[in-house]
Amino acid sequence: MNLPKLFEPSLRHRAHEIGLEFQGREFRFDELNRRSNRIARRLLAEGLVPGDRVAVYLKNCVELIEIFLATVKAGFIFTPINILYREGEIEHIFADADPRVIFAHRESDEILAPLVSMRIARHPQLRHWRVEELIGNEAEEAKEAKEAKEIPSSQITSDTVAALVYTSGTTGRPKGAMLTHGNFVANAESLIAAWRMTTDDRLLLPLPLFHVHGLGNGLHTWLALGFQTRLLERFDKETFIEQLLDFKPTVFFGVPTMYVRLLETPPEIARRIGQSMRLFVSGSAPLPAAILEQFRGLFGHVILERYGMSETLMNLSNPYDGERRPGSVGYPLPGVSACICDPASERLLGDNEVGEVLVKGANVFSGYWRNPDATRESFTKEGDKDGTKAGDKEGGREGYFRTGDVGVRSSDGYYTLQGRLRELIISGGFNIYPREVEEFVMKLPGVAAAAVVGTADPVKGEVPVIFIVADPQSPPDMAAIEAACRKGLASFKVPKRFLLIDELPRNAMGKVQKNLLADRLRSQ
Ligand code: MCA
Repeated sequence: MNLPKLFEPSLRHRAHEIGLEFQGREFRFDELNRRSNRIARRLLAEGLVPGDRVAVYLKNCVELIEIFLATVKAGFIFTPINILYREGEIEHIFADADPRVIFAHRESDEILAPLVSMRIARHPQLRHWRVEELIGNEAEEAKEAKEAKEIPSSQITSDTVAALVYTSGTTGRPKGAMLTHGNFVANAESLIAAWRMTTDDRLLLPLPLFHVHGLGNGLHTWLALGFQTRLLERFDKETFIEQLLDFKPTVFFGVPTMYVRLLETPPEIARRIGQSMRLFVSGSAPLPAAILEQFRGLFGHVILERYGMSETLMNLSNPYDGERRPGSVGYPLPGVSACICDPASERLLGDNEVGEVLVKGANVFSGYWRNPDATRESFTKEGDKDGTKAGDKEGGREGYFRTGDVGVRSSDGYYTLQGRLRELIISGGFNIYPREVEEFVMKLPGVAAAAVVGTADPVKGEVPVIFIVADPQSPPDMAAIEAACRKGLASFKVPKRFLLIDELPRNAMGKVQKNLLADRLRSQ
């Protein structure tokens, strides 16, 4: 099974139906199909071969969907880059993923053109295509459509890599998670089954398509079933309620920050929205139980919380029927097996014992791009014959994926996440690895040491705060440091506060005791 086959019910069998709305325009499935074939042919004519990376640096738009379809149809690897990323972050992905083509809007030339021209000097095959240039004239399109042959996708198996999704690591540099066609197909199929999605649904989609939440959950379930979707360029808190009233979706996938924003909805309007809605799902960050309760009071719906990761797509979900337990992420989704184990010994733990959450299934990625060491470390070793270790060889995979999340399973099977083994801040559903920000700031003049910690925020969940130790020889200009962060880091990674500190608290091993820094922030 592969993605083109998964999408056949829409792209072929519902070809003449309008499947998508974007910025007031409607798109039929055959239009998307034809235009994506055109892009695929252009990529093939450019000499791309299966396995080549096609990068996109795009905010949500129809072209992003068409490029995605073109890429997976022809067996290339879709490589989305977060539109909030700045030069250094993009440059790293260029160097690591080594894309053959980068698609972007003209308005991104300012940031991309210098990076591309630098790279082209050593990699002359790289192409920078502006999506504005993809729009051909109608006569050309009609001629092509007549001659159009389907793009050969028969070689694409479930093990073919479909996307390279960059996810930050504790090492400070994002790693490319290789997600296969089989991973995405398994994810879409299990969500459709678990959340009772049908062709009668209507999806309002404001999530960015450069992350697997928007891509795997939103785009793929839509293309698999062919229901009506309205895509938004982004979540705009000023106009989102109008969008809900106007489009009357039955399904909504959001991050907790979006639900916090929705609590500002006037009660009468919230009730109306709730009446036409079937299912609100939340993920990408923990949903506070208080938000779930307030939302229930206002909209008359219990938000269904689920848990996923870029490396595994969706793992666990509260049930559609049955108790949606506040604070819990529910049970393993169909086809996913989960367990809790001791992170040091990998010994399986029982109910109510706290340990690392491990998962296994057709949803789990095939490894990190060109990084076998990181791949090896992220899976448990092969299991012991007596079955006391979590790993096993069933299903032909090397053990279970180590999520790095700490959790517990209740005696009735519900999983609850309690923290993380690795440092990670989640702000508005975007992941921030403190080390990446620290390394960036440490390179700036006047900084002797830096430590980033997360602090609670009522809307974003958490926000980053940085403690800086000044270089005694040349103390830092804090305003310049902040400006450098704004220029060089994605906006969600920029610390919300820049604090000078005489020295960082360290333990006997010299490791920074971030818990003490976090305590200090709480007590202020
Ligand atoms: C946020 N900003 C954006 C976008 N989102 N800019 C362009 N396109 C976007 N899509 C920038 C704004 O320019 C602004 O930058 C800052 O973020 C805050 O925006 P604001 O209007 O104040 O929005 P908000 O009401 O605070 O809400 C932020 C948000 C955003 C819309 C909730 O955080 C968001 O879209 N989050 C979704 C992230 C997501 O999809 N995560 C999935 C990861 P400035 O500060 O410079 O003005 S995948 C994952 O985690 C796993 C797999 C999982 O389980 O899902």
